[in-house]
Amino acid sequence: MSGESKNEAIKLESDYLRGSIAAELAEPTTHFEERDVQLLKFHGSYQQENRDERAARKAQGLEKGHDFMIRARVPGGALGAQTYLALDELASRYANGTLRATTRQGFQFHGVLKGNLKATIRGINDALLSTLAACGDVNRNVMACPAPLHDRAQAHISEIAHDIAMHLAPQTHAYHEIWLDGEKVAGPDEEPIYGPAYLPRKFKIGIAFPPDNCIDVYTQDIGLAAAVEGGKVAGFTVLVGGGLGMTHNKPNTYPRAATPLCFASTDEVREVVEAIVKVQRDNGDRVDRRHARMKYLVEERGIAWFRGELESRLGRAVADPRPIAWDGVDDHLGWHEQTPQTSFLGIYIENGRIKDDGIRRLRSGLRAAVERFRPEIRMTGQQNILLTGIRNEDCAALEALLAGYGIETDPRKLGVLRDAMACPAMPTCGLAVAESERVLPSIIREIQQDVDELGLGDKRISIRMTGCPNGCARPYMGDIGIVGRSAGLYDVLVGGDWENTRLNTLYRKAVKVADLRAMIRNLLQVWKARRNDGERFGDFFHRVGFDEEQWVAASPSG
Ligand code: SRM
Ligand code: SF4
Repeated sequence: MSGESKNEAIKLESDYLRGSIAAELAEPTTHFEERDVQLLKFHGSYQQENRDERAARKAQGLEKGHDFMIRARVPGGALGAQTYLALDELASRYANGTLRATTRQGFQFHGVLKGNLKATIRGINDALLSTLAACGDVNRNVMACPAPLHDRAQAHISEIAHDIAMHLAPQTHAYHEIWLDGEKVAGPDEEPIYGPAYLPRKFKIGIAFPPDNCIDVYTQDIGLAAAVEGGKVAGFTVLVGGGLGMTHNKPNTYPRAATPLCFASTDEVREVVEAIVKVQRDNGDRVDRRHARMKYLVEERGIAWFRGELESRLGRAVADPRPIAWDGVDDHLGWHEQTPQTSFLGIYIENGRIKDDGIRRLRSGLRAAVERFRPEIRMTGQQNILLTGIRNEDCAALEALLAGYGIETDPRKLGVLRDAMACPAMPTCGLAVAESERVLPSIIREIQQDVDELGLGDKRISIRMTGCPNGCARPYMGDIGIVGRSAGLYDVLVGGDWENTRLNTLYRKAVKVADLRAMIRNLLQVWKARRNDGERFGDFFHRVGFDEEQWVAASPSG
């Protein structure tokens, strides 16, 4: 074990993720000790604090204002109306009155006090979801294109996402014992896939339904791109080694787009996925957690080595990857036909935060709509929500109901907001070095003014912001990434593609928040003046690069 990170010992000595969580839960304290804070993540919760209050509490000699984030895992983003209503109710009863739709089609609750942790987690399970493995060194929520198209192949993809999620879920009885019925479950614990030390680091899988890359398949540890033949899913091109997290000034950490590895038929995909997870389990870096994601294994050992490892575990050769054709990212917003009798409606949630805010009463409106129309719900990878299975005769009534709560249902009216995402950052995220969710709304509205003034209102540009370089809103993909460097300072990255197959690149380091608008306006002007016909923002900068002199010369003043 020499040299291994402290988390490795914590996992190994935890008795399959138990640690002293149960004992600590019984104590009348506000927080857990460090070892259990790490283990708690596997159970779906992060110990946090309200960072806005940190300095004042310290000045008063008070301990940190501890509370907890709880994340629910929602494979493929699919949940029923009753489940949604239960989550909404838990958000009022135990959390801060908001629900947070995540970039991986899950939900988060913020501000839960220690004394309410058990009731909240039990409530989530009673509502037929789980928080187990929503976080921790295991496979996380499996993403899948959520659009419920009138299409057998698409439905099959949701089933496969669910199957992989269940297959890779931890088998320990600890979760059940601690959070659900308190009884020691009979029989020994075993983790046939993970083993007692679980994985070296978090692990992510996403299934895309080409030509739509709405789940950002190149950012996943394992990306599966479905191949459809004769209306059926024939199998998947398997991509490996995607991942976005990096650390400023640590060059052996970097975002990476996944590499095609092989093709797996529908029958063999689960076995192939399991074997890939085991390659990472046995070879991933267990010494340096910042360098422990599978992307580093793929990059440093090479895809040929990786394929050899996979084949030796499977005991057979795998087929070559098939080419994939993408035509963009469909956010599935607005009305769509689902079956001849039903439709679905994609509704925009600004930065994933489901809350009531002045005249925009999104949370109340969604609750009322779900109570009345009982839709099946699908969460998207862009932090949005789809209400599906709406009878065609009910569409007008649903629209009217939502309008009454100030909820926009026409995505064309959203402008730049539509393709913008921000991570939570301050005040909940312990890793945030800058604001994100709280500042993007005003930045986007300023950019919208510029877009309108420049006559670019009919163009779509994606803007993704995070409060640190970990990349939770996937800022290294897309047209413009704004990544927190320190309080009030951001790196700006430009030049990804609309299909999210290519990483963007660093344009400017440490830009003051107050200067972001002018910088982006200038980029928009340059693009407008010099682009080729139909050339998208990211493609233009990818082509011309960042030669400042030629831009200044080419840039019109307007
Ligand atoms: Fe993330 C850590 C929020 C998607 C990369 N992420 C965190 C934590 C838990 C902070 C912490 O460790 O203390 C954040 C909680 C903040 C809060 O207050 O709620 C957090 N991540 C989120 C969410 C909620 C952002 C959002 O706007 O929705 C997303 C939850 C998804 C889910 O339902 O499971 C979320 N995180 C992502 C993504 C995007 C994705 O997976 O598609 C990434 C980039 C892809 C990747 O993993 O490479 C991402 N989060 C990270 C990392 C960097 C990992 C790395 O390889 O270095 C961290 C930090 C870490 O793991 O040490 C992190
Ligand atoms: Fe926190 Fe950084 Fe993730 Fe934002 S990107 S939620 S600041 S870890």
